Amino acid sequence: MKVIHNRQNVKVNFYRGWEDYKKGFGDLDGNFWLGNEIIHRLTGMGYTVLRVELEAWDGSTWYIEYDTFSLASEADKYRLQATGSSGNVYDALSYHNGYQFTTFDADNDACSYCNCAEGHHGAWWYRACVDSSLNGLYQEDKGTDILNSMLWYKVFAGRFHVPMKKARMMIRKP
Ligand SMILES: [Ca+2]
Repeated sequence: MKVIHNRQNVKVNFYRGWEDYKKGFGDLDGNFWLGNEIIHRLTGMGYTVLRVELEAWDGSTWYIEYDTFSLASEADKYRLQATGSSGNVYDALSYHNGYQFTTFDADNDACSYCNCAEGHHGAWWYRACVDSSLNGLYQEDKGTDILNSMLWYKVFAGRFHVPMKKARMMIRKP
């Protein structure tokens, strides 16, 4: 099992550009993105099961696993494959399945009039734009300006975009 993403507090800035997301950044003992290039290579080496763990600000926790996870090469802008989900939370990656990675300085999303990384203050396989955005702004679940948060869709009934307190993404071989 290799952790590719972890967030637990506000200490590391995740609003970064293409090269940082390519190479990875942060603190391996705390908040980090391992790096799109190494994630791409690991999926090519057979680490094709993704597990996402989430914790909301009220302490609720969830998980979801994908049994066919991969990232394409940089030439294909680290396009996401994530299918075959099972878990106890809404599948908020399915909307992003098949889309390329977008950062504020590399707009590969499906929004013709915007860059979703700017609008959601993150970097993700944005479409137009989100069901999930785990590299968004780290902030508490209060107020109305939460669309730019580290969020996951529909974790609570009747709510769409919900800021997370903690999130972790891990990959392993089947
Ligand atoms: Ca765009």
